[in-house]
Amino acid sequence: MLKIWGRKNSINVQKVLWTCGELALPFERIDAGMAFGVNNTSEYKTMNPNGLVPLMNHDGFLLWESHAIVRYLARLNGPGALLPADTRSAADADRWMEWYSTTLWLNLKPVFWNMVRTPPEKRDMVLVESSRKLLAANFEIVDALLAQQDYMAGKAFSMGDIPMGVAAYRWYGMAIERPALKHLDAWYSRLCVRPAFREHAMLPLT
Ligand SMILES: N[C@@H](CCC(=O)N[C@@H](CS)C(=O)NCC(=O)O)C(=O)O
Repeated sequence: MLKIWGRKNSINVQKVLWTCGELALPFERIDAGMAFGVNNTSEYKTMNPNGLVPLMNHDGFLLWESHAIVRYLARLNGPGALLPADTRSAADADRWMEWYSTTLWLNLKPVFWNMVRTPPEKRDMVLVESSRKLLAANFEIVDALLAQQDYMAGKAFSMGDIPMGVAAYRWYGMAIERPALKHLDAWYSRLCVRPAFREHAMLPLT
């Protein structure tokens, strides 16, 4: 049995739930994080010492870090679905997942927290604008890639699209200025028809 702890509106939880949806894996989800609490309890911290969501328990195997969970589930299912069978395509998917964590998320986080989770009078709009520009430059890199291929790791949808997909949902959903990026738009439209993306990622931004 697969058990996932985490609130539905968390970007990192959404990556895992979307993965489960793509792979048609049945799971039990336990609300945790922010208003739900749970993640601050000592019992939870014995399972994830960071006190963060998501956390996975698969038949007694505990795993935290959203990308590690996405990769674990993709590998469990075997090559061909979310895990590209070809080594280089798999490395490409890994590359974009890493880049999301080390680069894009650092720019998305301050824009998201200010624009979505902070009342207008308390927003740091100087930080929002500098981060938004960096984020736009990040999405320009993604747009240039998607001018050459349909998905992040090549011709087929893969785990490499998952972090970028939940980030793109926020990029398009926030009241911010965005440059025209037609290849990113086309890729995003392809994601928006995927039932698992619609169910787990296309939720109100809160
Ligand atoms: N690098 C971790 C980050 C996990 C993380 O920051 N989770 C946030 C939610 S997106 C969290 O647990 N925040 C505290 C809370 O929700 O109470 C991952 O990818 O899983």
